[in-house]
Amino acid sequence: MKEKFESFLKANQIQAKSYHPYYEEALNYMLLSGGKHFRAQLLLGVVETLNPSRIDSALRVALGVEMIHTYSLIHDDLPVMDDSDLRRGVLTTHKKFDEVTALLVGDALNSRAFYEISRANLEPKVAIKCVEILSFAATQMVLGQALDCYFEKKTLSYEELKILHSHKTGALISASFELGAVISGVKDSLKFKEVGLKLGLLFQIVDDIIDVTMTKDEAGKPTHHDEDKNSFVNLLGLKGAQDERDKLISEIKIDDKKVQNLLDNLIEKYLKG
Ligand code: GRG
Repeated sequence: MKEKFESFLKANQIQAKSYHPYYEEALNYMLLSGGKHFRAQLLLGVVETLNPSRIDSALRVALGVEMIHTYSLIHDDLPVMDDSDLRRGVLTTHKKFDEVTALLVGDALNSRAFYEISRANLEPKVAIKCVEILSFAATQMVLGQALDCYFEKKTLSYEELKILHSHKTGALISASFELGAVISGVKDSLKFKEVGLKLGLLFQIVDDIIDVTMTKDEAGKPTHHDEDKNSFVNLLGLKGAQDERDKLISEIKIDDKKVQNLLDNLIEKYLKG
């Protein structure tokens, strides 16, 4: 499914012809610079498992999710936020082009995500539900980022940290899992939302562990970067964060064997940190 999504992504580059010397290139630059496509894989994995006849429509929704995710990374890397030079093993968008372009590319990807959903071949009710889930998750993500930026250098409690990361990272991962269920025609997708939130929190804990255990080359982005941040490792210590990771893994359970298998495979591949 990863390969299928990546071919779709390449074949659906955003066109923005104009006399701007590099805006169109910048718009597609970070989208085409790799990344794990974890959220797309999660969404498409659910559809492939539960209703493979909907996979073509799901590809466009997965593209929308990756556009929201990519915009958030481009903006997060800007000097006013994380001030990072490297992302996905390449220069960040503002370093490769310029800050104004990076800001505008993020804005464009944010809107383009919903254009993609509008073009997916979905029943109108399902399409509107997808817009509801993705737009809500994207605004939850921004709230998480606002908390993270405001409380940088201030120590938060474990509960506050969980709220921050459930918004910043958890909401979009949870939405990807839920979107897969909704596109597949699952009537009650709430369970997917709940399990997806745990998966999102796990994702963040593993990201925090990677920050202290991997080199810049291994991670494809700057590491040892979280020293002043509200990270799980800073609050719980490395061993505490690893214990929390293992506890969460044991709690990520869904009552469908094939979907559980999908989750177990993604966790094994990406989240054993
Ligand atoms: C700027 C509105 C706004 C939001 C930013 C998600 C986020 C919110 C910022 C990213 C900061 C960060 C490094 C969070 C840790 C978890 C995370 C989302 C890592 C990056 O996602 P991956 O690992 O990246 O899926 P790839 O490159 O594989 O897509």
